[in-house]
Amino acid sequence: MSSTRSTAQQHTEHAANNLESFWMPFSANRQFKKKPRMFVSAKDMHYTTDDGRKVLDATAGLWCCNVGHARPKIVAAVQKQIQELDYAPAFQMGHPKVFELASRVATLMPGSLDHVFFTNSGSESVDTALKIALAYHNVRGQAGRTRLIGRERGYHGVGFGGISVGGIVNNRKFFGSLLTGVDHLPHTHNLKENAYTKGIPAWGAHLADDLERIVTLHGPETIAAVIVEPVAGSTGVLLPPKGYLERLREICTKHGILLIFDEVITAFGRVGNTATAAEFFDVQPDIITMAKGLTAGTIPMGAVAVDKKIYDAFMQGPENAIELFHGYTYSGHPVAAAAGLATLDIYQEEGLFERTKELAPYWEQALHSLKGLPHVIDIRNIGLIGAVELEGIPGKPTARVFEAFLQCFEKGLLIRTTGDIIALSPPLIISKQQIDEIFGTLAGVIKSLA
Ligand code: PXG
Repeated sequence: MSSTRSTAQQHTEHAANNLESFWMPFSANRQFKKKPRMFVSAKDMHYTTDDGRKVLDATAGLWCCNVGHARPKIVAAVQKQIQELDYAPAFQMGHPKVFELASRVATLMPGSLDHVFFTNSGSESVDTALKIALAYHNVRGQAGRTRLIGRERGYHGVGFGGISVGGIVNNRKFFGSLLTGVDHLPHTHNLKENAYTKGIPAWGAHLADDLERIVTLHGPETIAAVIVEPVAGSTGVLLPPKGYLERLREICTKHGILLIFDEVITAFGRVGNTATAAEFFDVQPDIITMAKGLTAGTIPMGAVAVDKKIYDAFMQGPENAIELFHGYTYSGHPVAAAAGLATLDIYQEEGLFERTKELAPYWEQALHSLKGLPHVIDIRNIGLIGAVELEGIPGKPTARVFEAFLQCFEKGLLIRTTGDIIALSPPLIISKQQIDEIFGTLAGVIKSLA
């Protein structure tokens, strides 16, 4: 054997250092690969970069790491689970933890949302919820209810169902004809009426009445479900006007339409005091979609909670018949279930949902202190969510805010940007001092922008 390295070894070394093969999701691949930004570890409120810098996480990863990073309880639960039972078939077989997790999630859901279907992501949760809504009407003899109603600027993940009901143009326009029979409500964002509102804006409940127009246009007997994010996150933090969600609920109930709240971002304490935004706003949907905070981003997992009446409608016919022809190889994966149970323990032990409520006024005040800085045209907040909207550079949308993102990263702060909006959603364990640090850094960066 010669001392020169084998071809296989050389290939492996080349592969390890080559950034080319990985096609990054929702990223400017060529720009990134010229000047990569890499995280190599994380602990509690901080990431560490490959050049050893600490970066304060003001976005909980991508809205998911609600309990902070690398929490020993979750790490231990995952390690133990993968050793004990790495995988169990999801169809026609079970394992104890998935039943326990479903029961625990059900207790956190409002009203009679007491059955839980597991998925692996928010996108899968949305597609699952839409399919359950269609099938629910079908099994009840109302197969004509096939239309789905979403909302402009809505984000419901990237499955074909999700992009069809979603309302973000770039996520739709490249991908063909999408689902048919989909309509959209108007979005609720209005700078003229609501700029710089702290919390829920007063203006805009009437925008829900557009649902009546759509119902009249198509006939209620053709409509299966309405899906909205109670607080829209991805599109730049758009809050529901006072009375808006209540109005949607009323109209759906009146016409026998299911109301789906997409709580992939809002569930698990993000808006405060309660597990869900539904409970926070005291509006009862028929279905809630979740992901992210369910396992605090540690192991991929999503879930769909459905009202008892929906589950019961499927539990008809012979007992040996499969009731819903839907599911994933990894639905309720044991390792994800273990991570989910440990995450729910942390929420409970540390009172993190209540903590959001306690910190929200401090967060609001610190965030709104950015009012008056150059380029800032709106500031919005609820719970531990914040958004700062900047005036875009004419002809160069997103450029100014991306510069802010890069500068913050250099200064040890991770923010998220969408359009010309900065979105913030820190882990719920954040301290007041760290809140001050976020807005101190951000103020400095915004002042320096061209
Ligand atoms: N619904 C909602 C409301 C979401 O916010 C999804 C569905 C899809 O989840 P998955 O797990 O399939 O990605 C989401 C995801 C951002 C950002 O920075 C937001 C999301 C994902 C990535 C980035 O705003 N939301």
